[in-house]
Amino acid sequence: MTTILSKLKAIAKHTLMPDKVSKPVTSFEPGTLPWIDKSGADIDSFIKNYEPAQSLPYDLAEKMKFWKQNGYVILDQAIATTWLDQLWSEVEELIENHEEYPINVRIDLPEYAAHPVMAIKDVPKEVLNGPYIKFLDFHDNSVIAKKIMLHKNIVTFLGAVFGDKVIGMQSLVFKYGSQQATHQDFAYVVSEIPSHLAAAWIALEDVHIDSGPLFYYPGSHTVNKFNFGNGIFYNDKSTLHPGDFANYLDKVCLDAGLEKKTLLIKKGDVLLWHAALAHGGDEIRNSTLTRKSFVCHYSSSKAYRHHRQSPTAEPVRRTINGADVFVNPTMPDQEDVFTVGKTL
Ligand SMILES: O=C(O)CCC(=O)C(=O)O
Repeated sequence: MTTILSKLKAIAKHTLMPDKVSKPVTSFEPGTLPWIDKSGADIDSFIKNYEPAQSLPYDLAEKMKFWKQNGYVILDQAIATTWLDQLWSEVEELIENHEEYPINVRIDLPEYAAHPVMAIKDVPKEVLNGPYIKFLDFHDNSVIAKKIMLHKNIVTFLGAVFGDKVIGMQSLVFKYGSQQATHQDFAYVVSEIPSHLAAAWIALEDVHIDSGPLFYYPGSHTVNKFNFGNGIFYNDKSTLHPGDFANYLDKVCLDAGLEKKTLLIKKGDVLLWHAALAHGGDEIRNSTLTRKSFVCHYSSSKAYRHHRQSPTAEPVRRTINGADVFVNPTMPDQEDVFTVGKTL
């Protein structure tokens, strides 16, 4: 009973609980780590048999070795700017004609604290146009967002590090910097195997240093895990909170001598990061500056087998470049309503 209740609560928070919920999970289980995270991972041998490695605009072996050591990679000019402009024009349409869209946003403003997730149609345009807004899972609604999420340059790399088919799990569109405290994503975005998680930060414009850029600690993917009092996942049973998590991570990274880097990438560049890379959003020092970005979270086909909002049903899949994304079972009439991406 407790398990069913916890599962329902976790689904409501847009997460899945891992299979074993009986005793607190305090670290990633060594046996289920992605192969690249295991000691002795032989990247050169892997590449020889990895067919999608052909015709990439980057050196896959070099990037995989960098990932293993640092927990992230940057892919320069990985996505065509025409695709990014199309995505942004659709976001502008969402804001401009918001009354027409039941699509969800998350609003991290005190006045929305009781109901932070709302349909765009019920949120005033000025609020949607401002900071502290995340457009949720726009890849459900937009063909171009799906094509960007599952772009060959991204999913070929992630397929290699997982050693498995990639599944697009979740996405967020930001107009402004998030100013989110330091965190590791596995605590909040949970698949059945929590180490089978990665993310992409896709720059929809050049990032200005005063716009609240993403920051990250290279090498932090191997630091000891934080315990929220009930294990490594943050949920309503946790006795410690995101602020404690941030303080722990900042200190442990400082103590380990890890450098804090600022992500100043250009439109079309992509940062990919490991489930456990410590990162966050810097302070916005100039409130007139936007920081448009598309953030996607991914898992493997072994670890994400059902849509989080329908955890027992067989998902309806869309496949692009050998990777899958599941049709949103709660809003089938809103799937791919933005169709222009079909022609790009
Ligand atoms: O873009 C940002 O500022 C934060 C994004 C992030 O941390 C996340 O989605 O995990």
